[in-house]
Amino acid sequence: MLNNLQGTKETYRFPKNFWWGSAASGPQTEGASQCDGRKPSIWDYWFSVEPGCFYNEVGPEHTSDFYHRYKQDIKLMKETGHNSFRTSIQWSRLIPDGIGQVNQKAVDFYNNVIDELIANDIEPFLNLYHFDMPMCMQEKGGWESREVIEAYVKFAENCFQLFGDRVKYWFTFNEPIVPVEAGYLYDLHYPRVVDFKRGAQVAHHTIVAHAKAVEVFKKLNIDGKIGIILNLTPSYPRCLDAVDVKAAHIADLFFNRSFLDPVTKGEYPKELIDILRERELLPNVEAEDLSVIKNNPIDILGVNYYQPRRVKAKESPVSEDEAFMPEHLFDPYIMPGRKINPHRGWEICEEVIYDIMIDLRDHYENIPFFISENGMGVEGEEKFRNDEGYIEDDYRIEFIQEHLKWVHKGIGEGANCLGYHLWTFMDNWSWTNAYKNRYGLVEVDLNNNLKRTIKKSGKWYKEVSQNNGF
Ligand code: BGP
Repeated sequence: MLNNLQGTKETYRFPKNFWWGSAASGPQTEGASQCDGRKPSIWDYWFSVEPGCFYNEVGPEHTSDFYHRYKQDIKLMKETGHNSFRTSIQWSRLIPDGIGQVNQKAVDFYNNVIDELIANDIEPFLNLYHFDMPMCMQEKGGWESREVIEAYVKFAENCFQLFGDRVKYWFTFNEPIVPVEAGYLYDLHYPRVVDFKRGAQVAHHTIVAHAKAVEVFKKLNIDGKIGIILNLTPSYPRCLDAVDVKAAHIADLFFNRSFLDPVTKGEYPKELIDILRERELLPNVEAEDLSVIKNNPIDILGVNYYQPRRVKAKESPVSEDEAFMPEHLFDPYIMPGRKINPHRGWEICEEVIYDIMIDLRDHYENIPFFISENGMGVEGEEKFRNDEGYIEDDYRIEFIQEHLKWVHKGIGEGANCLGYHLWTFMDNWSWTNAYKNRYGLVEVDLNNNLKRTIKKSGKWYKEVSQNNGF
């Protein structure tokens, strides 16, 4: 077990040109969902038919209004020490019908955002898909349909052509496993299908879409790097009994290697294919798919890290006629005595970020990567407001600092980590949780015209960035 680094009085300096910034997404920040030609995504549609699925029935149009306030917000990024910032382009804004006509108003908006970031010395990182399928494309089958792959690739090509002269860091997808798990396995997101085989098809099509987008990027000779952002949840067994270790290994195959291997090594893990084949759960794969995946490895990886996955061997057998789920092969496990964020229910385990870094160093050819999300969602932060009117979120400072210590250690041991992006810059609307948990360096006051106020963590983050460490 590694030493606990907490409480040390050391100084932590990061490599020259380290990226300090944060991540956000178009659908969670822009708002203006019906402005200037944008059409609904699955989120707008789902909210219109099932508002009760959203915390306090607050839907996706209730964002921090980045669409109209981006100038002010970019100024605040500067004031909180950002040298880089990731957001996503909304497909349903850029190409409202999913295929065909590009919306000039959207082009103007994204151009303005990119130019404003660059004018403020903030490197723009652009992601092309953050859970936000245009509704018209979902009607064609969403990621289950080959037609949607082609439409996505065209959308990606448009983005590269329109913004590739200024944007140097591109990402095809954010956490592509989330739409699979939440949309096709666990009934958490639209389209609320519970069917492993369809989920496997969605996963495969997403990887094909990703690889084809990388191929187009390379063909266009864009002067930049392209990658994908994966949420990695390292899996740890309850104990070192062989059955538990095997359970953790399988969980890792399903939730991490299923995407990480094809995008970096160009192929699915053989063991995963064997497990799916045995159960007749393999997706349909067309002749060209495997070669396009093989020939288009990423240049750079984004790693979103929130929590580990703890598992134990399956204790009670599953009946034959129950539909297959990954949990047929292992049970989730709550490890006693671990720190949990009570608001989000996620375990906080800082050293796991180091384990990811060492795994990438040793098993993925030391691929260049950065921490593209890491953060702490907290409910009821108003109670930490001080006399000067800003929120003293010391817990967030501690959270970031403790993770950064492990990032620092990983870099010291040769991991190729280029930066750290917090989730997120400003409190934002969060999928089904809406505004329940706040993650920002900057507060958004929902009761006062979305007034922005930098929290203590935002002031602290600026110092970290200026000193390139703490
Ligand atoms: C990641 C997503 C983000 C964001 C974050 C926090 O998985 O990429 O979009 O939502 O998690 O999670 P939540 O908002 O559900 O608390």
